[in-house]
Amino acid sequence: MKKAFITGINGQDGSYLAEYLLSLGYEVHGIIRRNSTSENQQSRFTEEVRHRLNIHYGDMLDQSSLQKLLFDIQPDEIYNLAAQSHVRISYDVPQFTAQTNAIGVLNILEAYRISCPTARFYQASSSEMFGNSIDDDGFQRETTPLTPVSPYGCSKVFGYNIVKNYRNAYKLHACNGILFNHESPRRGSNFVTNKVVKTAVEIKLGLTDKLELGNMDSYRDWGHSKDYVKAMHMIINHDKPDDFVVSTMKTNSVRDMVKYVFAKLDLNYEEYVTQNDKFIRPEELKYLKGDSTKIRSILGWYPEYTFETLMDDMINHWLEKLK
Ligand code: G4F
Repeated sequence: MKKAFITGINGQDGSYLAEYLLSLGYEVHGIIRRNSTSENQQSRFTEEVRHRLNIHYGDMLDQSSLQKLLFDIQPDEIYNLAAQSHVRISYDVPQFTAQTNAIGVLNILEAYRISCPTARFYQASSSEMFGNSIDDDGFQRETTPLTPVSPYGCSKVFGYNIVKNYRNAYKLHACNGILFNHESPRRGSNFVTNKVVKTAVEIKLGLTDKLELGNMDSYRDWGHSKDYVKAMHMIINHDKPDDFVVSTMKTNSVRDMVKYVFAKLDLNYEEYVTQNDKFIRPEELKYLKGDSTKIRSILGWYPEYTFETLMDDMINHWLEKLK
């Protein structure tokens, strides 16, 4: 039985990945931080899944806890998904973001190098690292320059580079997935897709009458988290440690997404949506469209969900939950 160790196991991706690895027969371990309301610590899991997981207390800022756990568990695969993952909030807590997303990666790499160097390591790198770099054909890919435009993006560039450095310097099987935006019903409701879908359903059900957003003219390449955790597993299991872009190769604006969701609910978005400056970022990443030809051709990964089926899944979830 293979053993996996997941940081950020209770997040959107961590929870789908844990369920996927359990379905493949893995023994799954993960860390959570101490929190005063322990009920929230495993809130994305059903009781049944919770009983099959091995959950430990740990923290990305506490290298000793990571080192001891990795030494005791001796995992075959380590997935580093823990992060302060909200781009706008990274302006409110820039130092915490950098500590967790940059120094945190160094902490777990050191723990891995010292405690279980024959394991394989996956780092959750992000398309936010590209900032406003776009290749001439309108895509971002593995070779596109990294010019981040947020404290979050800057912290992720450090994580990405230190993984490559440790791979080369210490001959570790350490790889990066450069994932474009990926969503699901489990997405936090302060990210734009789930905020829009949840509020639109509330409007449909008469529970609220307005939706305040920031910039509606930025473009994102949105896929489904369920597809993307399968890509993580393929990347870590490739015989050569390498870095791969994971994306749908399609882009839509926030406005396109809002229009689609409201129209699905037979609503005209213009009657309900207004702009509130508090959701505008000091610097915006305007356009993302990922070229995932490399992972498609080398590893055979393809997304099953489209933008439309992703949004439909989220709409159905909230209709079911709120009605
Ligand atoms: O949903 P978002 O907050 O996602 P963002 O900033 O693209 O970051 C996500 O994707 C990254 C991958 O590229 C990840 F690394 C990161 O961890 C996270 O998962 O915002 C998407 C777009 C932005 O342009 C934002 O300005 O939506 C715009 N937006 C407009 N109104 C809003 C809102 N975003 C949020 N969160 N809330 C709004 O009211």
